[in-house]
Amino acid sequence: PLTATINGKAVTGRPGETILECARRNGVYIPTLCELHDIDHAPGTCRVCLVEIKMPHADKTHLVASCTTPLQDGLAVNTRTPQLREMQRLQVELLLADHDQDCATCIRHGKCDLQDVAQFVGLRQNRFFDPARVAARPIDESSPALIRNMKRCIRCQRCIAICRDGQGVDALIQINSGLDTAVGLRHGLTQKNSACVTCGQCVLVCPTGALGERDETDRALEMMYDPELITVVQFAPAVRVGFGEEFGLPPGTNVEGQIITALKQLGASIVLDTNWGADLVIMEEGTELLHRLKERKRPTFSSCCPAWINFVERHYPDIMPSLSSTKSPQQCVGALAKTYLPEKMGIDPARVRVISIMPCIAKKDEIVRRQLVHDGVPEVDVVLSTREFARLLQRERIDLKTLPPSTFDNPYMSEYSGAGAIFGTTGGVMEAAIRTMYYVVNGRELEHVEIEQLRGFEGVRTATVELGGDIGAVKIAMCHGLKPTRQIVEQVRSGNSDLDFVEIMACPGGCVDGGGTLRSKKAYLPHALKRRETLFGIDKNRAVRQSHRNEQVQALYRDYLGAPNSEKAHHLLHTYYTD
Ligand code: HC0
Ligand code: SF4
Repeated sequence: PLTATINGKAVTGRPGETILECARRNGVYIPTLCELHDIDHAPGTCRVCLVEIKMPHADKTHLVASCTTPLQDGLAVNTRTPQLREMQRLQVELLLADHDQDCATCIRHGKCDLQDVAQFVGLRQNRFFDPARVAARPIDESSPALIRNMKRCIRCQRCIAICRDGQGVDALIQINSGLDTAVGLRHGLTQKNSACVTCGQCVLVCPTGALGERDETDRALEMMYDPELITVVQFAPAVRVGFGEEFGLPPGTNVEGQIITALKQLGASIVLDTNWGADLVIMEEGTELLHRLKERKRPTFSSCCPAWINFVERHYPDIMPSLSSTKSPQQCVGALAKTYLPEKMGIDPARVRVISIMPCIAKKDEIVRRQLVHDGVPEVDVVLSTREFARLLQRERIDLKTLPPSTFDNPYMSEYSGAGAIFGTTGGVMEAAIRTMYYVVNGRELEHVEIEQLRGFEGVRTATVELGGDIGAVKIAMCHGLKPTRQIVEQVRSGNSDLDFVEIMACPGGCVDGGGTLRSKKAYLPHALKRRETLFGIDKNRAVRQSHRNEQVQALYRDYLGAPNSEKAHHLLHTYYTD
């Protein structure tokens, strides 16, 4: 084995390991900005991971980038010398030369890797700062969901890598050269009209505030402050298991009850659960699917993930007829919060504003789709990503950790089954749908509701499930991440697929790791499995685990919609797609 020293301490290297990897494994900190191990990205462009090395018999030392230099036998590595620190400091100073210096207004203030590294190297002045160069760098604000601010870009190229290699969308490229190097969209397009589907994965890996969601915390607060308005707030299945970290709780902690308390403190008039909408979607989508199976139309693709819908409309418009027409849970809740709920509660629908808290930024695109805005009134008024929700609580000085939990108290649209809860992780929609379709076909419940067969974590999973009755066996697939999705879509288009139903989630892991979730420094999707486990735990502990047994959903059909896929249900809960 390879032996070397780091800061005088003997270490053993693994074959092919870089100096950076070995240092990390041995608990030695080396600052990095462009490198991101989880996505296998080490372009060596930021130059802050410099270390000093000395070969066995050499008398001179060299400075090298530790992320791209392999560890060699007998190497003496030093990460702590005054000269080294000075070089790193100079590097950070150069990175800041054309970088927006207004940290206080930055969306990533306090959570920025560049700020951390500037502190580490002890930067106290910035000799090269050139406001004219900053002014020349563009901001793309064309998208309702994602803002790309080149005044804060450090050219690490993580966003390009994740979009191309991780998601297979390949919307982003490096443009210009030298001092003008920047990230742009292919063909000189804007974020809004480019190939981008606003999955938000690039935001999760950006080390600075160059990429971020459009911040709408102000709009949400204005609504909640206004005594004339009735603010209805819903939050997504995955939000409750991906939010506690912000307040120092262990990843995956279920903070549903504290979120309800926080929303009440913020001034929300009514708190609803998107999980309830998920149960409702199963009724609509499951019924639709059974019809389509009887008509031998296949496959049907799930339609609740808005980045997936963007992907179809932009990249594969020919498969639009295969998308389920059922709206997403967020939109079903929005539509009913402005119709059914006011009727039940005796309130004026014109005063209702719907705010959703989502682990997603494509949901911001979804609410402005023209199909989902009626006479100028959107079904959902504002979407806040989980990150914005954290910002909102910070702005209002609410510390979630200290709040007592509350329970949902709305008698119409907040109860949920275990099936609704698991929507937030890959395979959850499928499992929920199978539980209900089995019941519809056979008139009795599936014996084992936890369908282990569907619970893997590979990018594409296929299975055959016996539904019995006049339907028989159905072939299903579940995909998460857009790269595997492309695979399935290509297969379907080539006619080589016998799939009946396909669930797609654009983000790897599903919503638990959506592009609107809290960003982790130095890691990509570190908490997916813990969050998923908690969702499965919520399901396990629910008295009701099937969507069709949700009594508030049953009441909606009894009192308002009639049956699933009725004319009224179609009018309120179904949509169409266009490119
Ligand atoms: Fe999801 Fe959803 S499950 S997309 O992943 O279907 O964002 O959590 O809210 O709408 O329910 C996100 C999560 C949702 C919707 C639901 C679906
Ligand atoms: Fe690519 Fe997704 Fe970022 Fe758009 S949001 S640029 S599709 S990674």
